[in-house]
Amino acid sequence: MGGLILWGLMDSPFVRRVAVALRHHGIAFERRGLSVFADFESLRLTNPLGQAPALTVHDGGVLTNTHAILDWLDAESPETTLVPAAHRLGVLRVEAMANALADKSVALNWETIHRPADLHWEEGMERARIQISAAMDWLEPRATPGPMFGGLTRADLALACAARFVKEKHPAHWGTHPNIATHLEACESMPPFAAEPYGT
Ligand SMILES: N[C@@H](CCC(=O)N[C@@H](CS)C(=O)NCC(=O)O)C(=O)O
Repeated sequence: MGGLILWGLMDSPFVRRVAVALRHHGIAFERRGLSVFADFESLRLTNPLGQAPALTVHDGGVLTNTHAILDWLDAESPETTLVPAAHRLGVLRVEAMANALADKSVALNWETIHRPADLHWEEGMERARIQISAAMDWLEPRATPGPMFGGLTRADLALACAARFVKEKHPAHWGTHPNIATHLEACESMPPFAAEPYGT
């Protein structure tokens, strides 16, 4: 039985969420920082999609997709669940919206940075900007100056990791959401986040 290997870079809101969850559960892992762009073919040797995150598990097989990975980790460590039964609907609701914030922020990055300028699709970029703003506005009144449901949950992981990505990559969407900013600061001061900072 091998150890767990997390594939991907920590500037990804998805990879970081999994890394923070692993730390929270106290599960040992090694991270291999392959880029979905620069290391596409190498990453495809592990995940045929060339996407991150991917998690090599104990039997040597690979689990892809953030939700699938987080579900599996939670089932492996029920005593440190990040989806407490008493708050399940609330946690999933916030997590889904924060996940969409991450999705659209990554999509906008793809459009503005990776797509050649002469192929830019203004309508598509505007649509993503509207969706980012809508998600931020929905999340703002729900963000608290600490974990949103008592202890740390998947809602906090999703919001803080998406918020950090927005702050770094789309600062125009940042300034007007003080509750999200406070929540981010509080989460990033907690040990599982501090051990897995945003970066490479
Ligand atoms: N739905 C996927 C999305 C993950 C995702 O978009 N990851 C980005 C990196 S931040 C990626 O792999 N991009 C390259 C691609 O989609 O081809 C998940 O939740 O795991």
